[in-house]
Amino acid sequence: MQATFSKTTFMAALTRQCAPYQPQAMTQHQWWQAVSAALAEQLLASPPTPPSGQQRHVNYISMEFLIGRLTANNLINLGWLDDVSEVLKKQGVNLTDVLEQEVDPALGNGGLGRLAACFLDSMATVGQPAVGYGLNYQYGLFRQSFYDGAQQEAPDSWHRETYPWFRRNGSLAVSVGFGGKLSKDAQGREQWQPAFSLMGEASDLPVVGYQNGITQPLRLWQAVAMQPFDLGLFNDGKYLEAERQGVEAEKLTKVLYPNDNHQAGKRLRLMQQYFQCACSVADILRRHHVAGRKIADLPQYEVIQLNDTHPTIAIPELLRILLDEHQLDWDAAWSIVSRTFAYTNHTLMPEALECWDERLVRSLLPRHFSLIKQINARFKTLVQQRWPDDADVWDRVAIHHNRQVRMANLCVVSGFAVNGVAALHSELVVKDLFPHYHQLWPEKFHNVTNGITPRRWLRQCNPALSALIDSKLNAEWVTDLDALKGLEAFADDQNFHQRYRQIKQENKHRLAAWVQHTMGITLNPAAIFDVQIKRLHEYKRQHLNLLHILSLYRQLRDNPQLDMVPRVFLFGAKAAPGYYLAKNIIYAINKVAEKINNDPLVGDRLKVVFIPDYKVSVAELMIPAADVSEQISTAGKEASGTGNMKLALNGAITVGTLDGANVEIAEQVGSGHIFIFGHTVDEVKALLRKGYNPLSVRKKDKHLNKLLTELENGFFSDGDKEAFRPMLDSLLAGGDPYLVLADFAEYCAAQRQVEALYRDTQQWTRSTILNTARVGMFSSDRAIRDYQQRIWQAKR
Ligand code: 26Q
Repeated sequence: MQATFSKTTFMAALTRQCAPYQPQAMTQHQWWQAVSAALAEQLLASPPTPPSGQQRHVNYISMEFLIGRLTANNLINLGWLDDVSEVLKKQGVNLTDVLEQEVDPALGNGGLGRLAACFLDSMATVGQPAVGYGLNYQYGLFRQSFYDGAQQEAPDSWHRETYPWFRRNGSLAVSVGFGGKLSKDAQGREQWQPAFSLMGEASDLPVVGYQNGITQPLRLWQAVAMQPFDLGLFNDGKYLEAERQGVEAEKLTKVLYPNDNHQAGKRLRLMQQYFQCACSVADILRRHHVAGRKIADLPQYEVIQLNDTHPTIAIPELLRILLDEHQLDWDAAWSIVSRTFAYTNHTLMPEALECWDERLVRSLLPRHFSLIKQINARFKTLVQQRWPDDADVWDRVAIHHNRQVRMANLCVVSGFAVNGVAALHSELVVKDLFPHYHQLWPEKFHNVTNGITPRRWLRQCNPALSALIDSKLNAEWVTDLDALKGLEAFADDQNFHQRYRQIKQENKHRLAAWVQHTMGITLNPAAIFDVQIKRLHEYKRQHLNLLHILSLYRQLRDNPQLDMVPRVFLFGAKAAPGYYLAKNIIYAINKVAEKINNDPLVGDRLKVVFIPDYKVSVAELMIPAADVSEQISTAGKEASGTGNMKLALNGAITVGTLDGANVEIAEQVGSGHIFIFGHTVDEVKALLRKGYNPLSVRKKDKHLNKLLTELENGFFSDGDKEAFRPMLDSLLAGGDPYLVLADFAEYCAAQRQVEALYRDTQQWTRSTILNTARVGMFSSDRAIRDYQQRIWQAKR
């Protein structure tokens, strides 16, 4: 089944790609470009996947696909890594160095975008026919650097114009209208005349299944100006109108919005969302039509999975096409729509739930706004029957209310399935977010716990550990991660312990060498590598980690002879550019790092390193080197987390709260092999209800008080007492909404247990092995099979 590697054809393609250069004078980057283009060419030439039998086809629509570097990944999935490496070696070229040349396509912010990428890999691998639909941003997530400890942002040009894996397909172009007005036709049906139109052009990236011959597309849309080739359109003023309204087409897909778990409410963002949905829905209907199928049968063949509410506008878009272009009546159109869409929720936080101002929706998409009002009115009849004259219920479940359009509500009312992304989160989705919807339609609600692809997050990023596992297990763990259970048999095997430890040590050396090279900081590989890598957000509590670091530093100064296991604290995180508090937390960590790293009293017992520009390729370096995984969000706030899974799989021990998927990780690895601390969801709720005062925590805890005072009095900021004001205000006068101080003491206690376990090399190694062995269920292959069984293929 696997596409076979032909050395001759590859060599021929490579020679063609190298033709513009003199091989001896080629830079590493030119080699990367040539090798990737040659591979892409060969992939195109291999026969397409035969269409599958009974399965519904999945259309995964997401505003973000954080795919990371593709060349190495595709080589592994194609099974060509060794062959290509050999061919290049003969030319005196080192493949590993060449692969390092690829700029990460950073077309996503964090967890949600990376999840979409893992799911594409798994759908291709398990044979779920699918297309990923997204936007082809010219600039991905900003590049981060630090100036005197403060985050600086720069545009991330990833050179999409010359990215070798793209295949542009001009025949798929779609025209998308915006603005304009409504009128009535002779039959009294509403008609939309957009003010102007833009063109969507498709570029496909290949998603390669793991050694199974399957390749399916990630289709990314790029906005270009409507060429005034069509004189009719030109004369209608549609082309000129766009210019007049200041919408240069290129602006639309210029840049990814850098927000994470926060809605900005910007007009351009809504335009991006609609543009992406209109192109994708048109493409789905085109494929359906080309296959010779009836429009009424759409839900039998196609499912549209919405990655959070960002692509919600696809719902009224499909309805509009069915009503206005196919001339179906409402009931027929609604029946199709309401059996086609499924929605994944990724957050409970109110500030992240998308609500759009009705004026914005009406002016940009008048027809869609009208349809949303009709959906709302019909739904109101149902609510009125179930809860007669209950204004409070309507207040919560209405789609259009108080001059706002609530996208999550539109998804729940219009879709056939809603799922959360971890067991705890899905329970809270039902209990706290959508209780009334759940009463109306209990069967709509599901849990599908997130997962990660073992190809990238073990096979690719940790080749040494992969080889060790290969040597011990007969099973194909790469496509059957539960097979890692077989490693439990080696949990007390001394030879295995030694190899496993040695590999972790090599990975720590590799990271240390990179940090030395890129930042000029020397790390002690004998230290515990304590890692927190994720977006910067108050709820993720990087500042709780900081307080623990301050505590260790204080203890060292109080007792310079202190017998402590050396630790290296590693952070990787970007803050949204407009999120000042998050940027202040980065600044605080960097200033504390500067002080500690330069204090001779500390030596190499303590190091704090904030790695700039954290991204997928940096994650691939950090995760295999981690001893400790920080998963310390306020309980109830982190929907799932996926970094927690990657780190546990690579043998890091988790320090975490009972939040998101940590709950299930704890169940899997067992209580001796994870350190759980802090308020539970119910305890958080109870504390906030009772009235929580961080100042009284400070008063009672003398040690904590000292740490806060040093932050306040300028000790870490060259005497500047205002330096950390935003962070301190939020923790103290601001009421500490994320309970950082409330969890501080237990967090430190958990960290002492970590240290005690680390001192016992035998037990520590055993625990790390058991982490790897027991987290097989967090494979995204399992997650995809759950989606198939519970949502996509369920009998209905
Ligand atoms: C919304 C409107 C306007 C602009 C930006 C946004 C926006 C963009 C990205 C809102 C949210 C996001 C990203 C959210 C996210 O990454 N959520 C994470 O999803 C993961 C996958 O399910 C979970 O594991 C994490 O717990 C969750 O935080």
